[in-house]
Amino acid sequence: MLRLGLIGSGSIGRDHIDRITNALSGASITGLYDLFPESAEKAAKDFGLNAKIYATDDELINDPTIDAVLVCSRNDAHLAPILKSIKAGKCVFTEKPMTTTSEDSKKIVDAEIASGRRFVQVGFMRRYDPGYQMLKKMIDSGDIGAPLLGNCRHYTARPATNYFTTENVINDAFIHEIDILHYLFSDDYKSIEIKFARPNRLNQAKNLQDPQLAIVEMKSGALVTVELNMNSQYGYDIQCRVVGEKGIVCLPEVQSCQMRKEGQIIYNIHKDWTLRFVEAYKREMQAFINSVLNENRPAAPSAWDGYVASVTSDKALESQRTGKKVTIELEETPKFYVE
Ligand code: ISE
Repeated sequence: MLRLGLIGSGSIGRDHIDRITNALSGASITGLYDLFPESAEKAAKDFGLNAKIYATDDELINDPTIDAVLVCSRNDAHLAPILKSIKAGKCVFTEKPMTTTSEDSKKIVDAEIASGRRFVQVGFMRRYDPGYQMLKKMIDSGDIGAPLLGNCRHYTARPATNYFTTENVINDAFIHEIDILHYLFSDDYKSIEIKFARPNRLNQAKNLQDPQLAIVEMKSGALVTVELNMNSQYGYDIQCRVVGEKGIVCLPEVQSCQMRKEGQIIYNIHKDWTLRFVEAYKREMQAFINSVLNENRPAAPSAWDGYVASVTSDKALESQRTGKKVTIELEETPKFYVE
């Protein structure tokens, strides 16, 4: 049984506690740390955990009874506990984004390489989604020829909070598209440009310009547009369509029964994001648990994937600020990260 210490017992942290405790096998949460101890205490109580509440993340990470660490704190608070876990020689699963700047993500890559082995798994859970896996398989099979164009839709019904900002869209939402596109196209990025569309008058978040359109250029020349709409009103809608030389493949729709009634054919989609990728969240965490238990290393995606996403999101933020297309330059993947 893998003894996990979780840092950050807010919303996604609680979701992970729930699935590890009630749906997955091979691990239990035996330690919790949150900046607000009452949050950790509440989580322990709500999920009936037999877990120690730590006063600092250092104590949790360095406790010999903790085998591996989960980092689920705020996006900008991931760096320190990840570096400390590497130093302590413990595998660490971190929520996305790995960090909020490429400079910080590079520190993680450098620390891992210096340590001589891999410790970090990044929570880009879409790679474990059965729909995205089918899409990846079809693209890789060559059935549609080389991928030329893509179009993605990342719509949430409403922004996460009323203080959600234009910049938050990049590291909170778009970061998933950044990771999955480089994975699906097996390609690196050449440039990125972010444009702002006519503002949605229903948007309640004052510091959010919405919707945005990302134009992503791959090294191969393939072009992808990503619609980032945080105010769809109607629900959480994730779409991906890839156009190849001989055909098109699309991410399957969410499974849902059709209802025929009063002159309409209706089927439901999710209202918010927490349920859409439940299966993917389960699979990524089970993969982490199994890999650490059996091989003492994390599963994919790696710290390098986290770094690639950070380099790209930095440039997306630059494009938001300058209104220009920004070139992306990335070092060769170090041998350390080539499987
Ligand atoms: C949220 O934080 C997530 O990670 C979801 O996957 C994403 O689709 C949503 O836009 C984010 O707010």
